[in-house]
Amino acid sequence: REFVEMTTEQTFIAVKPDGVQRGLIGPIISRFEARGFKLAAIKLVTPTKEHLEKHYEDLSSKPFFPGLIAYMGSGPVCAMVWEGRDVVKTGRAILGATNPLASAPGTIRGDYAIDVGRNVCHGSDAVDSAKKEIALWFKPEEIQSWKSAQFDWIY
Ligand code: RTP
Repeated sequence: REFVEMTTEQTFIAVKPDGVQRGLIGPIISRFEARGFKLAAIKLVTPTKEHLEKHYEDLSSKPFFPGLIAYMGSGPVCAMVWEGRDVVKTGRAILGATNPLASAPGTIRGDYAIDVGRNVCHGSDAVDSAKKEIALWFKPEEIQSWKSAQFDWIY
């Protein structure tokens, strides 16, 4: 192998209810696949209030917290685990800045959103929070670790 093999990392990516309802699951998955990341888990789930309060516990004192919980629980979310080199940081770059008005064109939010309260997708902000979020959203047996039988450029 000519490239340096780095420790494989996982991140939690979610298509929020507005993204699911607008038909953006496909485009969002495509961007992660095309970049070279590997899908390790995926499911549609309408999260409960309790689940979302845990997911967003760091934001519980924010004025937008109740609205955020209502928005995120308003319909199915497409929850995913993506795997690959530096996927936490690169995943955030693919999503774009939290406020879509500040997101660069070419990012998911920069192409598909204009409102911070309807910003289409979520991605873990650090390796530690990724581990916590993956454990909150998925059972271990729902996560597949797989290798391409044919190609070794998917890493
Ligand atoms: P996310 O967790 O969804 O990837 O977003 P983030 O880390 O980039 O941003 P964070 O500050 O953790 O906020 C989480 C989500 O809360 C909503 N929000 N609304 N109305 C507002 O001012 C406001 N600020 C944040 C957004 O949906 C944001 O993604």
